[in-house]
Amino acid sequence: MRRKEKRLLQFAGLLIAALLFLPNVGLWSLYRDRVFENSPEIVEGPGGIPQIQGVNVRPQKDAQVGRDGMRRKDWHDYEAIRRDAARSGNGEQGKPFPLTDTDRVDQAYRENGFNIYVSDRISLNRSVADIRHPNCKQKLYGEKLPNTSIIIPFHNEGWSSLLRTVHSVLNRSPPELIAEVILVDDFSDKEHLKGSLEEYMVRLPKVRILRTKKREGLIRTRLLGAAAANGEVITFLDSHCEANINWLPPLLDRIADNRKSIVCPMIDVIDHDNFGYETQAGDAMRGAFDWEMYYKRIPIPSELTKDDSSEPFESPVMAGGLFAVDRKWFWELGGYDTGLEIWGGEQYEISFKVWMCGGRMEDIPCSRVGHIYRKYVPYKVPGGVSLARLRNTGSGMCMESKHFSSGSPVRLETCLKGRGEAGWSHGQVFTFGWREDIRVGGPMHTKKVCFDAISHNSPVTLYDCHGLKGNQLWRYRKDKSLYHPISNSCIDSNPTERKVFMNTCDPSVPSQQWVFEKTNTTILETFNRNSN
Ligand code: LR7
Ligand code: MN
Repeated sequence: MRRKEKRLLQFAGLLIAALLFLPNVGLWSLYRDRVFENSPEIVEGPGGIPQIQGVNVRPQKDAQVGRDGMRRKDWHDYEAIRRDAARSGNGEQGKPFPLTDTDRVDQAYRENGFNIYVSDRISLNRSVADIRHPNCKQKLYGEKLPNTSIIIPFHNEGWSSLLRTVHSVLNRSPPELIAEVILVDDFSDKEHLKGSLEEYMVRLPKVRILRTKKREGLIRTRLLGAAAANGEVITFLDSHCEANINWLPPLLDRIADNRKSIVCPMIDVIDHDNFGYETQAGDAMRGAFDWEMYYKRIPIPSELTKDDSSEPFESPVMAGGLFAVDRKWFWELGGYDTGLEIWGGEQYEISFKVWMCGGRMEDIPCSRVGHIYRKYVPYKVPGGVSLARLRNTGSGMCMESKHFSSGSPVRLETCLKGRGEAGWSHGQVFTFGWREDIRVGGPMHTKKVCFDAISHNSPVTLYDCHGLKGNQLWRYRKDKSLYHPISNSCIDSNPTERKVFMNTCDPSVPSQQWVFEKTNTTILETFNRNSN
């Protein structure tokens, strides 16, 4: 009797343990199934190697001790790889979604700059193809790696694109390496990013939501996330990304090796029309910039290419959005300059600092993350230096640069209403560039043509912006004149002939007075800080 009872107890104990812990049986599987939709069966392939749909799934290898005494292990999650390989449906395996004409309408792109209709019809847990260098499958990384906070800033991001970013991170990272996921809302006004997002994230206990109190721009938004982070490492991602297989350990391993490392994954392209997932043209290249400070990628110089192109390589500047850094080192570097507005430039600041402070910046070929490159920027940029229209006080007419081409004169034309499409196509939108030139276009879409004048009585023409001041340096003065320091003269106008030309400054003449419509005057004042 007593033995029987003992057996029964043992059996009950085992059953409970199984319910609780065994994958695909117990409570754990219930939890996983909620997050990770399906769970297919393993079959035995040729040579007894377990396979799923023709893909080998090796058992996890044991940790090995390297020559340096470091214990390294295989961090692949073969269970997750197996589940991913078995998925089929819209966009699965990173395949393009078959677009119909109704999906292609402008409305689908308007809010996000990419096709949200397509995004909405692809699973939040979709699989992506493993396009890593084949050597990546064999690599081992430190058995003990630092954990990380994942920081994702967002401003009016689409629901499915934001959630897919979070799901892909949770699905494809070892749970013990994710301290938390911090979503930082940069003052979005979209309804779905408020209560619904909070409700949704209740089921993902690692996810926290922070919100800025006013629109800060991505740089200060990231800083807010970084200041709240607890992980040993902080990893920044854009709000429309998909992490690929085993993306995280290769990044953390380099930081474990040298804490003064900033490491970037290879950035893959998620097509903004059909969401197909593929490498960037040319794939492995290094970051650089031109004299306009435009970010570019250039081939890795031959003296730096390694025999094994799956190995990390150094990069002068990063793309900006996707990288991991030791949290304390990030603050030792001073974080980001908090004066950086909305978007852009921060990647240079952090890149220069890491190199100047004895750190290193690397791209890691075995870590891949997809990013949706937008068709256009959908969000508003508040303030800025957009001048919109330049209206003449005397005639009430506006500056116009209709053909935007280098060499053509600036003319006086009837002011168009608003600063939308019409203003654009007629060239009645101008920007005071940071090089103190006046450019055609709004600050996010400036054309590379600038106001140029060669003498104190020449016409004002458009010329390729050179950023060297000289004939393209302008000041806006309190008396509403547009002053040209090099010729010591001002922009004048003749409404009958519709001409815009240089003349001796006489601010009392209305034909020399210009009003910047829809522009914040304090911005103009800051712009001219050193001039008047
Ligand atoms: O006001 C804003 N507030 C925000 O929080 C504007 C944007 N954002 C968020 C936004 O939701 C997104 O998560 O900031 C992130 C970046 O904005 P995007 O996605 O509109 O810009 P992008 O993809 O063109 O951004 C690239 O360049 C930026 C400016 O320097 C940043 O560095 C981005 O992080 C960077 N993205 C990448 O590096 C991913 C690869 C593409 C490239 C290059
Ligand atoms: Mn982006």
